[in-house]
Amino acid sequence: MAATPLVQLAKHEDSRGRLVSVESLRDVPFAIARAYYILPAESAARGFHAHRTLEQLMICVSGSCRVILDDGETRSEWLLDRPDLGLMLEPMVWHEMHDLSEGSILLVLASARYDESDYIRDRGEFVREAAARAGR
Ligand code: T46
Repeated sequence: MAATPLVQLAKHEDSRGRLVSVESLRDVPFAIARAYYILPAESAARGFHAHRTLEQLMICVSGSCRVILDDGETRSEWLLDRPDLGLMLEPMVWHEMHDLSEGSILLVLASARYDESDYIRDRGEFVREAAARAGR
């Protein structure tokens, strides 16, 4: 996992409000192929999977959310509570989203189109694949 998965995004603030921008291959290290957003049911945890190749940036554009990242060896926890803060979700990192506040919105920018075969949704399978890739 990178030293910090957090990405500070450019924000432009004036009397009319705030505008936050994200540029492909500049603010994120991949070409953006897809965007989706999640309007979670309050306190319902989501995620619980890893991607084999997909790179993503997650932004909590409204509200807050606690995200757990786990590469099979190291587990870390991150709070997303600002619309100008992104969290990189790298390939082969198990991720879980918890404590989604009421009315929160998660925007995710992804490096590829939706492909269910890129998901590892079984925790045991993830641990085995991560260990094999790391030569453990
Ligand atoms: C991720 C985390 C952060 C589609 O049909 N197209 C899409 O682009 C996406 C993202 C999902 N779906 C379908 C697949 C499922 O039937 O939407 C349904 C819900 O997806 P899922 O249960 O994977 O939702 P989350 O919130 O657990 O995970 C999502 C993304 O799927 C995943 O890639 O990294 O957000």
